[in-house]
Amino acid sequence: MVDFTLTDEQKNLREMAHDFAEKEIRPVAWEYDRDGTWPEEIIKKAWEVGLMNTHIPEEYGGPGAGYLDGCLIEEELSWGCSGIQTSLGCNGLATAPVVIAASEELKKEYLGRLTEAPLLASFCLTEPDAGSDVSGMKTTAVRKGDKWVINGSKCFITNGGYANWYTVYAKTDKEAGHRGISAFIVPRDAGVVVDKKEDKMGQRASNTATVSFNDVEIPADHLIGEENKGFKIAMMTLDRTRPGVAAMATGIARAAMEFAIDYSKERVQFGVPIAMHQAIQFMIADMATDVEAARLLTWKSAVMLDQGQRNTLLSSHAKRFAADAAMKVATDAVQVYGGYGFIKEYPVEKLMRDAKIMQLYEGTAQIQRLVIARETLLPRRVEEPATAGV
Ligand code: COS
Repeated sequence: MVDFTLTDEQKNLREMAHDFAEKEIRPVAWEYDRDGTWPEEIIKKAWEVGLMNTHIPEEYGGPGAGYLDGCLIEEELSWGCSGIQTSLGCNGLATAPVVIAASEELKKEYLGRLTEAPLLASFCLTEPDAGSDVSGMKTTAVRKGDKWVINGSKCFITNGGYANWYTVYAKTDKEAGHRGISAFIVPRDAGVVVDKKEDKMGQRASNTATVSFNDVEIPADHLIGEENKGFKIAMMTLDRTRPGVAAMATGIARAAMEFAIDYSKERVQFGVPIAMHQAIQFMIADMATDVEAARLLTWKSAVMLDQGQRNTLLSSHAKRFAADAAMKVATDAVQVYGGYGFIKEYPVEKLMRDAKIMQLYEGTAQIQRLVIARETLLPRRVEEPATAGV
């Protein structure tokens, strides 16, 4: 039986996240966007009320909430401001590899840090010359006695300037392509250098930085999982986090649709509110369908994870569709506002800029299509459990 009814607990969680978005995020979102303000206070409050680190298992101090639970929160907070939600949610990306494959000691120490204090962690995969092509990375980790020595540079790192520790991918065998990549935990105080904060088109309240490792030494036991298994750990991580990005995109689309609906009822042209014109009604109708469909795909991709199934295909379906939907709905919301939509004083201009990153980060829309094509043409992986391979 397929049942889309949320439990009372899930409804409460969603309501709590919505209240938080409405009271703490929305009132400052446009100002923070304009000034590129780091949302430190909001992070502290979200941490205190339990809206961060929801995925960390109970044995390491987290609530151990499910993936669907996480998506409910992510949609609401992103409805408030997706830039601020990117800052709040990034720990989920950094900790997924740790939850998937790290030793008990590493889990206790590093997941524990995030549940004991409002600290942040970052996920360092992308490099200037290795974005979609993960295997092209140049960062290296060389074993020297009881240490790993890391050298290289990672870019577009969310929360990079503020993280307490980093999940870092590096080549441990340069000749072995994707089979020569390993994942590590690198504490900031091991000597991580934050080089550059990006000045972005959208999500301007989130911090995006370049971080460098110049002969950074970490203990040998800071390897996550087995040596040379980092690529698979990264892919399994993205399977788990893309539903959350899809939920965020759904939140942006919903916010844009709501603004467009409200405005279309107020704005009078040709003697009637523009909502009375079929041209506007059809745009609103398509927005409503897109939001609904994006949410359904998101929920399905998350529920598969909660059931322990491999969700690679659904995760890419959800991320691809919801991101494209957010971009389209936000663009059409600007259209509904007409010339006013192009002006910063009105809310939808920000949403259109914010939506764009949804088609870029955690795998571009084209990478999602590539995954979908592979999984559809070669459906061999679909029956595998979510934990296969590591
Ligand atoms: N789960 C587990 N294993 C996976 C997997 C998944 N979702 N996807 C791929 N793998 C495994 C494959 O089974 C294969 O295993 P073997 O070594 O046993 O053969 C291995 O990983 C390599 O897979 P593949 O051949 O598909 O790798 P490609 O180099 O062709 O890369 C893409 C695949 C392009 C999909 C991948 O590099 C990718 O997702 N790129 C985008 C990265 C991204 O999202 N970056 C954003 C920044 S992170 S915020």
